[in-house]
Amino acid sequence: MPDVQKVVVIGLGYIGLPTAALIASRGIKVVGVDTNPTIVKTVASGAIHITEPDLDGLVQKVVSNGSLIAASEPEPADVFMIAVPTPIDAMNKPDLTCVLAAVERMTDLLAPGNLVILESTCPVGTTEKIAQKILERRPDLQIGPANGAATISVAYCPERVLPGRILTELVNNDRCIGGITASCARRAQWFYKTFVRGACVTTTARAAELVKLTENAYRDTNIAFANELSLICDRHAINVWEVIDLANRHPRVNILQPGPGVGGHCIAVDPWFIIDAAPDLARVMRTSREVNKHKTKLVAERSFALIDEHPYANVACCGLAFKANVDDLRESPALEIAVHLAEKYGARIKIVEPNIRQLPQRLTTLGAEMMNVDDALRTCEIAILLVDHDEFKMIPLAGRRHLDVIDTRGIWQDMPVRA
Ligand code: SAJ
Repeated sequence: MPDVQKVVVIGLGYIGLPTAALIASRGIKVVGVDTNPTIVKTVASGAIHITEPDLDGLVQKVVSNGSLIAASEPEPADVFMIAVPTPIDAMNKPDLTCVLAAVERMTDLLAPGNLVILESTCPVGTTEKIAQKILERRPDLQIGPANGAATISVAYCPERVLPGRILTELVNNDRCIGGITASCARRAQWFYKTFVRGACVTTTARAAELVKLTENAYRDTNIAFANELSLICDRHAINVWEVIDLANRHPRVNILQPGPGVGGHCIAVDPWFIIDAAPDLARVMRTSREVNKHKTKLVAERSFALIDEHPYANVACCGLAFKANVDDLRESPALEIAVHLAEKYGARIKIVEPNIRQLPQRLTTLGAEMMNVDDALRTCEIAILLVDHDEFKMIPLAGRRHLDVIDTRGIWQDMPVRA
């Protein structure tokens, strides 16, 4: 197969930027494209706009040696990768606007021999749809295998990296690569092998799309099981974390951890892509979404009850991010609970979030104030622990003994458990 000299990555977010930097570090010229001028400017200066271990050094290196450049428009290349957001709308329906816009922007640039890869999480059938869109606009091209020279390849290869471990997992995780045809899959497999150490396994584009959705829906369901169990344990006055720990000692049981609900832009969103396409069949997945959503509401209600018992107390709201040790607030149950608390108690709510510099406008408007851990421990009588950040795990019992606590993550189990 021909050598890849140049790759265009459309979307410089949590996946696109690390992927672009990693490929560039393998000596391939990469053009990272984003519609947001601030992101383009930041990356062009060698800096990053997200928090991710080791990414800053890598981006700085590949930008300064010229292998990664940031741009607002794509340009001709050998490989085009699409890594743009695919959110759901208010009715929980997939919104493919960004994917379709990305395809639109690159289709005129395509040349025979090119490889187009979709990495964004998508409903089943999306890769076929974009392949069709490309061919409608470019009748001079065909999708391989074909004997003619004007052949391109189109494949789906979902990202499966965990925020906080992105660079390690990009290299080491196995990849599932689905082609529109078997030759498209082989072409994409060959490309991924240039920077992935894990196994690169090929299949159809439709199967690969469902594999991605299945991984996240499975995790959502497992967490829903843990969240449901936490409510059952509360009713029996049993410590849910102890129950899970003991049950997981069975060699074939692996229950995840309960919390204040499920956040992030993947696990809380992707199951809807399956449910939307098969609403009559996806009963467990829908219920899991509902259970996890409901847990957030319950934590807010329990917090109200505790705060109402102490009418003059200040409340430390510990954590806003969607999970431990990240700065990402997308779909965060902690943020949702903090907003409910601030709506009800205004300036009594002190937000402690070591991973961000500025409170979201919504919270400041409601009167909530940002505080560091030490000040919060000094001035608050109640703590609502929403995220298991390392900074909170490190607070010794002596530093929080005076607090009335709701610990949704089970990290302060040496205190009485409320949720
Ligand atoms: N959570 C729990 N209990 C747990 C584990 C997680 O309540 O035991 C919560 C977290 O607090 C968070 C949410 O679930 O709110 C999601 O966090 P996560 O760490 O499970 O997953 P993400 O969203 O950071 O990344 C997931 C990963 N998917 C799987 O593990 C199957 C990652 O590999 C995917 O690449 C990513 O989604 C994605 O982009 O799709």
